[in-house]
Formats: sequence, C-alpha cells, structure tokens
Amino acid sequence: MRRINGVHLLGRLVSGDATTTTSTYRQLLRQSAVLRTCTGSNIRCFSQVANPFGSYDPSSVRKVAGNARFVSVTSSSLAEDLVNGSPRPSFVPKDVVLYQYEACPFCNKVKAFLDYYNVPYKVVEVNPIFKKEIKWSEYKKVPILMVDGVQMVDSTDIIHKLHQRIHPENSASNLEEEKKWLGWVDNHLVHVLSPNIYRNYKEALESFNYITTHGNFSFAQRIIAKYGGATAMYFVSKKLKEKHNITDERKALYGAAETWVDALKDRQFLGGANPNLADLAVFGVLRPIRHLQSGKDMVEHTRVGEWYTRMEKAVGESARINA
Ligand SMILES: N[C@@H](CCC(=O)N[C@@H](CS)C(=O)NCC(=O)O)C(=O)O
Repeated sequence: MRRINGVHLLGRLVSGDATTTTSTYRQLLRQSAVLRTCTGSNIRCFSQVANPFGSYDPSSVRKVAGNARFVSVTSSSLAEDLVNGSPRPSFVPKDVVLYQYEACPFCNKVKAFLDYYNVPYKVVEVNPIFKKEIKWSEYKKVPILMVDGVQMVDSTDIIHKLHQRIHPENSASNLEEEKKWLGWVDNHLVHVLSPNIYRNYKEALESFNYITTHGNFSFAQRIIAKYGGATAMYFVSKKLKEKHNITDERKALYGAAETWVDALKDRQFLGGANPNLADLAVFGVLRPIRHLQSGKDMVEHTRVGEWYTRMEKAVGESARINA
C-alpha cells in the first residue's frame, strides 16, 4: 500500500490539485489506517442491524483531525461533525474485514468500492468447502463485511450503506439510473458470467486454476477442486444457460458489454466525470474474469475496454492492508 504523505496531500489541496473531494477523502482514509492504533477485530455478530455504523473511537479520529480540517476548507461536500471540537469526516472506520472468495463477483463488487474510496480493509479468504472462517455468522454466503465489529451482508446493500456514510448529502438525490443498473448487474450480468467462464472444459479448467490458486484450499482440496470443480461446473453451466435463457454464452456476454457501453451515452462513467455505484458494481463483477479467456474475448469483441481501463485507473491500487 502506498503511504500518503500529509504535506504532499496539503500541497495538492492548496494548489487546487485535489482532483476531486472524493479522491482526497480516499487518501485521508488510507492515511487514517496507517495511523490507527486499534487493531483488534472485536467481532460482534449482528445479521440485521438498523444502524451498522453506530460506534467509532474518537481517539483514532482525532489523529486525522488535522487533515480533515483541510478537507472542510476545500469542500463542504464532505459531511463532518465535531468530535471534542475537531472536525472529522463522517466515515472513518477503524477496522474493516471482508470475508470473501477471491474470485466471487459479489465480493469483487465490494472490493471495487473499498478500493475506489480507499477504505483500508483486511481480507479473510473463506474456504468454500468447510467455511469455518464464517462459522460465527448466521449468514452463510460471502461477502460478509465487518465494519468496526458490525456485520454487513449482501454486496449491493453493503455498497449502498457505505456510500450513504461517505456521501450523506447525496442520499436524497435522484439516483434512478444508478439503481436501475445496479439491479441489472445482479439480475442479468452476473448470470452471464458462469456460462462463459465454464463454457468448455478448457475454460472451466482455466477458471478453476484461477479460483484454486487464489482461494483458501489445502493442497489436496486444490487438486480435487481444480479438476472436480471444472468438470462439475462445466455441466452445471449448461443448466445455468437453460435457466437464464442463454443460447450462445459469448453472444450474451458481448451483448451485456455493449448494453453497458450504450448506457454510458458517451459519458466517461455512468456517474459522469467520476464512477458511481453502478460503475463500481459492473467493474467489480467483471474484474475476476478480465484475464480469463472470456474476459479477453469480451474486450477484444466489444467496446467495453476503454471504459474498463478508465475504471482501473479510477479505482487505483488495492486498499487491502493484509497480504
Ligand atoms: N446477493 C448476494 C449473493 C452472494 C452470493 O451468492 N455469494 C456466493 C459466492 S459468489 C455464495 O456465498 N454462495 C454460497 C456458497 O458458496 O456456499 C450478494 O450480492 O452479496
């Protein structure tokens, strides 16, 4: 993780080269992670919590208060309130832990959000066979995001709630378009992926090679999962094709990519000059397949590549803080 120097950050703000308040906020969050002292995960398990952001530690907040003040001078769009007389950004979590499968599209949606906003997070890779890492939770899927000890589930819900915390001033604005495309990601785009990445045995093996080398598997599980999983998913993907009325999987993938580019209507991002939640969701779910054969084909045969490259730049480095 690149460490942001406070003087450098101030210089950029004073010179007006803060790019966007969002990117400045992203830097502050990273810096706060470097400075924070509380490292215990202190897990409290709530599957349904009305206000998942109820707690914070003012002592850790005060450490970034100086930088937060610069933000308040530069922009009033970042919500702040006072902690013992010091302004603070409204969302400075101390401890964020993502329980995930590395190749899971929903988990990658959450990671795209955390990376874009530079919310530092630790990752716990869940073993998909035994799932002992999430035994403590009643929720049996991933992603699960723990924010200062409070559980959040469901990728779209997670990014919505986090976004509200970061941009409370936007919560009442008209986000119909963003909502529509977030729904499209969950109801259409993700269903096109499996038939593509397991399209034939060669691609199914390529996918499982990726899944098992990046996932949490013992040596024996890795071998069994790679060949057993590839074979099983090759057949399962045929069923999925039928279930989602897909006749030609590549055509469906290219169609989805083109539909997305059309939705951009010549804008840099669906969000305009900067990505919105739908941009982050589409990017997140496509990221695990980008370097598989299906992703390469998609970029080669559609217009999605330019937007994807812009997104890579916008999202930037991973904000993950454990190896
Ligand atoms: N709607 C959920 C879907 C999450 C989901 O289906 N995750 C899959 C992994 S990609 C899962 O955990 N499946 C259950 C399992 O692996 O046992 C979300 O958006 O987070």
